[in-house]
Amino acid sequence: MTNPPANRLRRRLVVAGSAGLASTLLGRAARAQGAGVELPILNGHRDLVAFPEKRPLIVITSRPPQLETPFPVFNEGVITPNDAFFVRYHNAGIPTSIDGDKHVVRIGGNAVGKPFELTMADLRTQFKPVELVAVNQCSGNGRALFNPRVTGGQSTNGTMGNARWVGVPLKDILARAEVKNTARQVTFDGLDTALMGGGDFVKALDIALATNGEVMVAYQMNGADLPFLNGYPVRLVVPGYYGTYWVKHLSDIQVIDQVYDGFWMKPAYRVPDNACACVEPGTAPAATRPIGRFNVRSFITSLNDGARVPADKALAVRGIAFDGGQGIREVAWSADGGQSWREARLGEDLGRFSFREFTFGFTPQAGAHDLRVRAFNRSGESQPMEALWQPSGYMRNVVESVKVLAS
Ligand SMILES: Nc1nc2c(c(=O)[nH]1)N[C@H]1C(S)=C(S)[C@@H](COP(=O)(O)O)O[C@H]1N2
Ligand SMILES: [Mo]
Repeated sequence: MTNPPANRLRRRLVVAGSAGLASTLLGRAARAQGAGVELPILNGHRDLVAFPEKRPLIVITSRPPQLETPFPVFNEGVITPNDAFFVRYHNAGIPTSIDGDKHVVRIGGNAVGKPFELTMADLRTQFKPVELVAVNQCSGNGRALFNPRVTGGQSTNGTMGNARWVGVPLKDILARAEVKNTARQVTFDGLDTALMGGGDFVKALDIALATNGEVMVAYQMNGADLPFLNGYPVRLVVPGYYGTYWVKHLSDIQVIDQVYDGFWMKPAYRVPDNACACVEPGTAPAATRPIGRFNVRSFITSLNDGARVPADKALAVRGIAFDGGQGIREVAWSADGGQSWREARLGEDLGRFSFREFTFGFTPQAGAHDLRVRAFNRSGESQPMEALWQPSGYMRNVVESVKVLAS
């Protein structure tokens, strides 16, 4: 599970030229070629640009790079390829050159007895590695589909991806730091910095979650080094939890005796503190809590909304479902807009944090068909038929509609 030495050389985000500008230049080059997509939203035109180590992806912003995966990629398989995996950053001060051999992760804070540092070699050789397939999903995945619209990165449903992560349980790392019983939270910081306000991107987890044995300090993604833009050389993986906690280019871990309330924990990344994490459209929540686990979602991947299909011919349909870590128990499908439902077949189980493939088939008669899929996890939680709303545009999980015309 260790990487060949060649992979551990200094990695650069840019091939040539002045670092910070290169992505913009690359963006311009691709735009000159006119590659783009129309997303099914108002103002939905987006450029498709190939950033370093990435195939052409949908550009949400170019500085910092925020890239959405084109939805057909999710039909290539349940693992999302590294070169198609979405990218999200908050601050423009992202690193552009990192020496993986010199990178260190510092472990400290006022609730450890023994602060220490780990190099990447230490991480690879001094701990027992673990492997886990897990979905990383942005809190705002599908935000651009909110009605009424909300501000923030305008992505449709492509800011999610499923990968096989290799790394070390955070629990094992913290065990060396002699964590005191005053510990309440663990904070995580990466190499990126805030250039224009907003504050350095620092996230926190409660100590119980941080030491649950699932939270991982990961250095491999789908059998390779992490792509630079996905957190090279090391990132946090918090299975079942929204991507906001999956801190990239991880450099500093602190165990502290209080609840951390820096900007990216409060006021950012909070949801209405009620059962649905929702409010009446256009209103503000009375109380909020930090965003937590994924809710249940499912998507048809083999057909676009608006697709034309042959009438009176068997149609095979495929898709993916996932949740916050219970695992998917059932996916139901409907071809009449949700009036009647049947059960889809589930594909291979890659673990309770992974995308789960499902398939079903039917023979459409000539005319319009409104296809829907609705997943249930092992605790019986499911998806709403009508979209829920909240002002930050997080946690969309409505039963999506894919309309096809058979002729
Ligand atoms: N260092 C750093 N890590 C970060 C972020 C960031 O801005 N800086 N954004 C987070 C958010 S909100 C998401 S959704 C995920 C996205 O992971 P990806 O870019 O690998 O797809 O990274 C998280 N980790
Ligand atoms: Mo995110």
